[in-house]
Amino acid sequence: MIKKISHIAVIVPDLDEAMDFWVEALGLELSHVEHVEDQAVDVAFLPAGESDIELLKPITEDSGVAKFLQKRGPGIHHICFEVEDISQSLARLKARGIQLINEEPTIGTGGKKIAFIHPKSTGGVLVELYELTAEESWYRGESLNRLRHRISQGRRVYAAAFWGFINGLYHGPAESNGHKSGAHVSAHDLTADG
Ligand code: CMX
Repeated sequence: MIKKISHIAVIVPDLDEAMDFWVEALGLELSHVEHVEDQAVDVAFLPAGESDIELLKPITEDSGVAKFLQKRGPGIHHICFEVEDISQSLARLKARGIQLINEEPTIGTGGKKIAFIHPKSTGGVLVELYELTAEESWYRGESLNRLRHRISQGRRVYAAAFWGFINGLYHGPAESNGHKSGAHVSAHDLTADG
């Protein structure tokens, strides 16, 4: 059922500022950035082995992520597991009386199927499940086009979004493995002028 931990999500008020710790100081690489309209967030992906740190920045005042930031401040928001078959996983959890936020999968970053489990049923931890879909690379390119029109966080995040788009063009869905594809943008690349 569970394939791996996909990501640990951390809410930040500003993606570019967050890079000072996660990329410059800690040494993770920023692979790409997505604007996820449905979830009202901009998301930066920082691979760490088989999993990612996912930085979430709310883009509206009234989403769950925005409310969390207002109420609790920046910090860990949820843990996400990649599953083989999300519909089957949800059905199994529902049958055990677990409170689901999404009874049916919805679309998250990269066109993945995602669903959240309510923290009330998990001992206070927001848990997300996701199933990878073939449309992920295409969806990432589309997300970037939308992001280009509205992003204002700064040159490092913009550079990651740009390289994510280029990687998507060169590598396509067949070579895509989750949201990691092609060369990653290194901290050095990100700090280079231009
Ligand atoms: N961790 C633990 N508890 C949380 C929580 C979190 N991240 N977010 C909210 N809660 C708690 C609240 O404090 C509240 O507790 P009390 O009732 O004790 O006060 C309770 O859960 C209900 O929270 P709410 O904000 O009032 O409202 P909802 O029940 O409508 O929704 C939630 C809760 C968690 C589904 C929503 O706020 C949320 O965060 N959805 C997920 C959005 C998201 O992460 N999108 C990014 C997706 C990117 C990706 O694909 O990874």
